Amino acid sequence: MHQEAAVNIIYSSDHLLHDPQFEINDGLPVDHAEKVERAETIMASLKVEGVGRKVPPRRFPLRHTYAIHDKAYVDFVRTRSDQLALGEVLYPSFYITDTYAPVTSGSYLASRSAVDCALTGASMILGNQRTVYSLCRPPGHHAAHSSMGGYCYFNNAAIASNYLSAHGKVAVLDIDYHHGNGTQEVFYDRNDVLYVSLHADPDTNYPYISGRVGERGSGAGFGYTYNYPLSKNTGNGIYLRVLQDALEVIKKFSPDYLVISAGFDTFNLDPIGGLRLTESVYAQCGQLIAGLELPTLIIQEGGYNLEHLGGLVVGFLRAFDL
Ligand code: Q9C
Ligand code: ZN
Repeated sequence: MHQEAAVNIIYSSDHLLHDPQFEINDGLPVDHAEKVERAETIMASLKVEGVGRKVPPRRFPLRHTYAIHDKAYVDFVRTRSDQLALGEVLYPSFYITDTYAPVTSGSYLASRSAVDCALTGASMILGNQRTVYSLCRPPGHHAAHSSMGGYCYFNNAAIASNYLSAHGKVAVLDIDYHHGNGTQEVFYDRNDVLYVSLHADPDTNYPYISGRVGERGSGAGFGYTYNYPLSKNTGNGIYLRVLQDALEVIKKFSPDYLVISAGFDTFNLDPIGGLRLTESVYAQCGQLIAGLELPTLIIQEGGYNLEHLGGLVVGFLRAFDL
């Protein structure tokens, strides 16, 4: 069947409803890096550079979300968000793994729309679009079966991957600076969804609890999780070599679909992450990944340098924009 070449960009302004002003670090309120400006600057750069075409998400039933998250957890996010007044912030004492996922009045609606962006992207992939970019905000890869954490409420990439998995084998490649503990967890015992992640060494970086080489999956899923922890000193050369190793693992799995958890917080000037990667590496990563020639759904995760974020995303997506 004919396949469209141009990148579709799935975006909803609903993300603006989620706008916490601070997070808690070591018991003290600090600036919340996961800002509304992130998605807006990405959209502005894509527009200026003429990359892709913008498509609104459509509404999907919650059963796709319940397939990954505990229904009681999803209901909890909804009811707590709904109970808050504009500007009010809640740090729940359960269904949470850390102090980096404040709930605001718009958190549920924004998170649900982010899921819709991911699912709309997945459905377009099933409709033979070659590459789709879902500009999800809030991000998702730290959200697990029944917990929020690390700026994430619902796991956009996991929900989309699970949706695609009804139609074939799915490989998830997570290139966010932080290990995607939520995504790893939900697919840990499955052999139809491969999880491969490059991230900063969890011995010294968030999320601390997971992302080590010895985590390989369990039961039927043993051998379907691969972690590549990296030292903070990692520069473009080493990063690209490790990425090539990861891509070999993906090739051997021979997936029908590829889902990228695309974080840009590996950039050297990122305010909360940062390996020694420079701007040009993202185009090179995009080219290597595009070389797999797989239907590819790109899900936005982290990336917090507001000045450079748009340019990094443009460089990455251009590699797919044939
Ligand atoms: N002192 C994403 O990139 N900050 N989430 C940890 C530790 C939380 C990152 C600070 C980082 C969450 C999607
Ligand atoms: Zn991150």
